[in-house]
Amino acid sequence: MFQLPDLPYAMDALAPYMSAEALEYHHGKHHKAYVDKLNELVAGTAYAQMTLEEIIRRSAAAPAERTLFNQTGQHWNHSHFWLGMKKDGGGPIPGNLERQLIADFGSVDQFKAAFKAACIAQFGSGWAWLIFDGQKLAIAKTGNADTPLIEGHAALLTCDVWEHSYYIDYRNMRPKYADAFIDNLVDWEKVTERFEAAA
Ligand code: MN3
Repeated sequence: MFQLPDLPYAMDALAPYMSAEALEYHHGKHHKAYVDKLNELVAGTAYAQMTLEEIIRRSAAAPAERTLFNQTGQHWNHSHFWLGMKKDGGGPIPGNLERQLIADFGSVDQFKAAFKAACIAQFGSGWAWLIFDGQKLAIAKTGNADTPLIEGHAALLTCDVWEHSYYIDYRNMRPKYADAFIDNLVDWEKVTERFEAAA
C-alpha cells in the first residue's frame, strides 16, 4: 500500500505564503485522493509489488495505463513538492548550488526569473521544475501529472502550479504565488542535498 507522507512541518508553518487551509486541502484532500486511487488501481495487480518509480516508468510507456500514470505521477510530484519547502524558506543558497546556478543561468536572479516564468507560462495544470542532467541545471515545465523522472533527469525543485495549489491563498494570481514560492518557501538546503546527490 502506498502511503500519504506526513508533511515535515506543521500545517500553519508556511503561512502566510501558504496557509494552513491551503495545505489542509492540498495535502489532506488532493494528494490523499491520488494515493487512495493509486492503491485502488494497483490492488490485486502485478503493480502492487512494484516501487512507485517502477510503476511511473511502466505506466508512462503504456497509453492504456494513463489513469494509473496520473495517480503515480501526482503522488511522486506532490511528495517531492512538500519536501522542497520549509518554514522561513527562501534566503541564501548554499555555495555549491549557487555556483552552478550562476554558471548555468548567469546569476541567481536570472535563475529565479526563469523559474517564475516557467510557473506562469505552464498553460493549465502542471509543474515547474529545476532539473539536473549531471552536467547542467535547467528549467522544465510539465503538464498534468508528467514528471522529469521519466526523462531520467534529477528533479531538484518543483512548484505545483495546478490551481488547487494557489487558489485559496492567491485566487487567480499565479504570479504572486510563484514569487512567494521562490522567495519565501523553498528549502535551499534540501535542493542542494538533491543537487549533490545527483552530481
Ligand atoms: Mn497539487
